[in-house]
Amino acid sequence: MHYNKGMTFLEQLELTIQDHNSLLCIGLDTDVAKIPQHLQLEQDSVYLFNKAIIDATSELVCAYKINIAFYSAYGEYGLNSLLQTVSYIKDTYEHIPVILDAKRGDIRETSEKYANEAFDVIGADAVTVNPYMGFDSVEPFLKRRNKGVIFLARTSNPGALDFEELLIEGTPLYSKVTQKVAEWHKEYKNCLLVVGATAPKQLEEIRKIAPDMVFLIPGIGAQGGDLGATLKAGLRADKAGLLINSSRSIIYASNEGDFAQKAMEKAQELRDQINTFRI
Ligand code: OMP
Repeated sequence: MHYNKGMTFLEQLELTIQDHNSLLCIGLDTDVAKIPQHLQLEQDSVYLFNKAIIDATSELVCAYKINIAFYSAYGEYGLNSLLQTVSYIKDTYEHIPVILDAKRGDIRETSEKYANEAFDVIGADAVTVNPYMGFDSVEPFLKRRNKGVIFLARTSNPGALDFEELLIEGTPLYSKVTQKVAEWHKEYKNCLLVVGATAPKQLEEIRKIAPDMVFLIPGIGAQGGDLGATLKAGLRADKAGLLINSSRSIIYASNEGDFAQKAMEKAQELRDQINTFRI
């Protein structure tokens, strides 16, 4: 099968996973303060950094994830870098899906605008969404059936314990969220779940509730998630169904002129390590 523009996000993702033999998603959470100094002198420094990372890693990933905060925090300059980066991926590697990490969700009218922002203005293929406000707040994303809607279920951060693990009639909130999102997925066929690599036990439970869905897994690398435990708990029966994201541990592998080469080596190492669990 070849990529074509009519594919849904999930079809495009499955194709890239197969073609690149990779479950690796690189997070382009580029902080202008952390990129090599020689690039900081350039006008389009963040874009040039991203472009070099993308060119060096495009054959090793199944997706790129871009967190909007690292761009909007720098105003017009940052937002331009975000738009340039997405356009570059679309123009050069159009088969690789782009996830906008924005964790949106609000009353229906506002979510409509957030869906426009993610899909029509930025041009992302999928967006992360916070399900806390319920169905009417997420329907504007769900009805864009060719796009991916990636719901927070059990996040990777320590504060996940504050609400996500609370028991409701004996069931943790993240399981309730998973059940509800699995129902939405039956109807709309475009839902995914976020499950942190820092919580492999919870991942195992979530996989039981949603055996066929695709999960975005942050927390490998800088946050110390356990790769082996994550893959054992989370892989689908077909040894896929996971997008393993790593941002800082790959994009900042070196702070020197060889930063793209070092990022490529890190990405290759992680992709290959992941694949040892897929045999
Ligand atoms: P690194 O820790 O540098 O690999 O970055 C993790 C990325 O995943 C950041 O963009 C986070 O905002 C994001 N993330 C989490 O770290 N934890 C979560 O539970 C959910 C996300 C996310 O939705 O991607």
